Amino acid sequence: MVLKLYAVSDGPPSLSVRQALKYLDVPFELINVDYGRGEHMTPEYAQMNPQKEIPVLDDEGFFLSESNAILQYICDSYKPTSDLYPQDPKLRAIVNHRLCFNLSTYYANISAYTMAPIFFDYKRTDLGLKKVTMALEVFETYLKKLGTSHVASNHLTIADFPLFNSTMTLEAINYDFSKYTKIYNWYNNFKKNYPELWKISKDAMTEIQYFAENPPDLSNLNHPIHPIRKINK
Ligand SMILES: N[C@@H](CCC(=O)N[C@@H](CS)C(=O)NCC(=O)O)C(=O)O
Repeated sequence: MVLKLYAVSDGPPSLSVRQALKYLDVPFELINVDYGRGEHMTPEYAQMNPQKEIPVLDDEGFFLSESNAILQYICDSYKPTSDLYPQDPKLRAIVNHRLCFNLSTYYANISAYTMAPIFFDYKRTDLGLKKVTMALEVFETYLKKLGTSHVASNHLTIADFPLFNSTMTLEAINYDFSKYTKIYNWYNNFKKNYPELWKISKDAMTEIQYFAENPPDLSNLNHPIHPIRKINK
């Protein structure tokens, strides 16, 4: 049975998993989850992922969420010798570190500023902007300190995908990050060197830009973080 990936077409974590599967040439069935229709908010979906988040991988009934865990599992299970997730403990530790950095800080800070205002009608604030700046400064420092062509090594690893897709959401809102020269060059080299992987992100970016101009009406989703939803005290 082929792997199934439940993914949302413009969601950075989903894009990263699709890029890894494509790069590794692992066959999979892509199942589009319609965020706007709340397809991830159903009890059936919660059986697969109690966090009700997208993506979810289904490997013959083994359900895995959290895109970092999915990236690691795909490599370990399907391409254990691939450089995408090195076996050497120190190299692997740097990859893991950058995945954690993206999850805890980089994507967290950036998406709150780029994506939440588009999909949930929140205002962009000075605090949000400061957090974006903070995330960019740290990432720039990591790239400088390591001095490699990619985020964790001199070749592509699974850590490049999530950091790339977080950065893509900055481009989507025309946020100019060119003064972070390491990030800027790494980001543009990724586009140039991996055009098929960039296409996956680029199509998503076009969608995000469309929604920025034409805000989706998610008010009837009863979504837990939608501003119109009452906070349960
Ligand atoms: N930490 C999760 C985050 C996944 C995530 O936030 N996905 C978004 C779509 S891009 C989502 O499903 N959000 C749920 C919601 O907003 O209802 C991962 O890396 O897989």
